[in-house]
Formats: sequence, C-alpha cells, structure tokens
Amino acid sequence: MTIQTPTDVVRHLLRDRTRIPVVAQAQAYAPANIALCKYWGKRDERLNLPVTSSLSLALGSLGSSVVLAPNPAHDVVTLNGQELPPDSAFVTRATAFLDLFRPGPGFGFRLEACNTIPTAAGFASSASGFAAVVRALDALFGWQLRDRELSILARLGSGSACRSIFPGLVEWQAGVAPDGMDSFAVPVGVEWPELRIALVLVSVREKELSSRVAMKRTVDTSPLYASWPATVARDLADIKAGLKARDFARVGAAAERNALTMHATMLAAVPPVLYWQPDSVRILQRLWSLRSGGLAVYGTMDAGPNVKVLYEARDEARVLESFADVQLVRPSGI
Ligand code: 2P0
Repeated sequence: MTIQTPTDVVRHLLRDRTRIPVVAQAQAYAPANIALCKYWGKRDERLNLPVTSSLSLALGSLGSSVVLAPNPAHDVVTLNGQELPPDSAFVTRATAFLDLFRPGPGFGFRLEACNTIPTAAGFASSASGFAAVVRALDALFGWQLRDRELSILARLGSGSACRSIFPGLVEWQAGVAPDGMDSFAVPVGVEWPELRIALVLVSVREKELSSRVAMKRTVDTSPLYASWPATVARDLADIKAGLKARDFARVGAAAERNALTMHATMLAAVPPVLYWQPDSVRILQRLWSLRSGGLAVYGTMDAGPNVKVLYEARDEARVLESFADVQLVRPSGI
C-alpha cells in the first residue's frame, strides 16, 4: 500500500488494531515544547513533513490535558471548561483530526481540553493539544502503540506536536521517506536538570496569522529561505554538541541565532511575516544588555510576540527580577 495521505498513515499504523473503545473515557496529558532549533517549512503539507530537523525542550507541567470519550453521532469540544461552537477554528481542526480515527461515520467524540498554557499565542498549545489527543485515542481504543508511532500520528495534527510526545530535550528527525514513516521525534538522551525557560509575556491575544500560513508564505516567497536548511544544519549540530558538553553559552547562542534567523527569513516573505511587537524588541534589548552585564540569558521567539528566555537554575532570582510579566518554567524529564 502506498502511503500518501494522513488516512493512509493511520490505516497503516493501526492495521493490526481495532477501533472499539476499551474504556468509557480516557485522560491524557502532553507538555508544550519550545524549539531551540526551529521547524519552519514543510516538504509535504498534507503529512506535515518538515524541510529540516528541529530540537525542542518540553515545558513540564505547562501543556494540555484532555479527556476523550465516545459521544452519540456528533463531536462536542470544550476548551478550559467552555463548550466551543462547532464552526470555530479550534473545533474544525480538532474534528478534522478526529475524523482520521473514527470507527464509522456515526461515531462522535466528546473532547474536553484544558490548557495550562495560553492558547494560540505562540506558546505552542497546538503541539501539546494534538499530542495529548493522540495519547488519549491510544488509551481509549487500547492500541498500545509505541511512542515513535504516537509521534507520527501527532505530527499529522500539527508538525511540532510530534515533539510533545516526549518530555525533556527532543529531536524531531526530518526523515527522507516520502511517506514520512521516518519523520518522528526521539529523546536526545541528555539530562540537564538546571536548564530553564522563562516565558516573558507580551500578549496572550490569539495571533492573526497561523504559523501554517506563515510557514508556507515564507517557503514560497522569501528569498532568504534557500539558506534556511544550511542554517539549521549548522545550528542543530552546535546545539547538540553544546548539550553533550553541558556548554550553556554554546546552546544558548545557537538557539538565539537560530530563532533570529528564522524571523529574518519570515520578514523577507511577501507580504512580510512579523510576529514581533514593540515590547518584544524591548525585551530582547533588555536581555542583550543583561548578557553584556554577565548574566547568561539567551532569547528565542516563535510564531507570536512573546519572548522565551533560556537560563540556568542558578540565575533564577536574577531572571525573575529582571523581567516583568514572567512565568518561570521548570522543564521536567531532563
Ligand atoms: C517550532 N513553530 O519549531 C516552530 C517555530 C513556530 C515557530 O512549529 O502547520 O503549529 O501544524 O505543522 O507545528 C509552529 O508550527 O505548524 C511551530 P503545523 P506548527 O516550534
């Protein structure tokens, strides 16, 4: 069987499994993740296959919890306790993903999702959301798939979700196969409990431009995109070497450079993609001035205006006093 669509992938991975619920409802959690080396651009838009590999750090207790149960005939989706209208973007996307897994046309799901991270403000809630849904599906139907297979299924919902299947430091290996069966996340195998991320809040408003649209526009129109794969190859190697050597400055510098290059590449798209707000710039400048003063802090930004600050546990107090509106995260599993 040739695997070309998300439906083909699901059929292939579930070929020896049944689609009969084995429990009344299933609960699952997945952490959000922040990429130190970013995923920006697809080689296959249907299967969410990336142009490059990427590497992220999971956010411990910041993520998504879901409860999933069968529901007669149609889907009901709640987010943080509120039922969402069926035509909302969130429900449309969730329903389309659940379509891949229904036992039959008359089968509905009740999906209750709770995010401990702001939804759709560049804090990667879609990553933790899809990863948690995949884990809940696995538990509801009793499939007992391996993490690698769960990672492939989560990727079909949102590329970065494949990394949220694992705690800690995780690499999404881009793979080369057209069917994407070699494109999944794996733990990097480095333990670094002192590594921290501070989320510096600029805005929790939902972004106007989805990362999916922005990514495609960048690939299609940015004259700088041609050099992005080489940038990632260099930064990823540097980050992995830095992680192995516990060289925080090397990891931080490469992560910051990678994020800024990604945003520069977006800015050159037509029309330009700019997620930054004036406060984002102010925070980065503050961070650079603190670093000149000897504090080991490095910044990264995603598809939103918020800034994430990488630091080590020993600098926690200084990070806390240096930024307003900051949420400190202790990543688990590292
Ligand atoms: C990342 N981002 O590596 C990059 C950096 C945002 C900036 O992955 O279209 O929601 O669902 O595969 O995974 C956000 O993109 O995009 C993202 P789709 P996704 O974290």
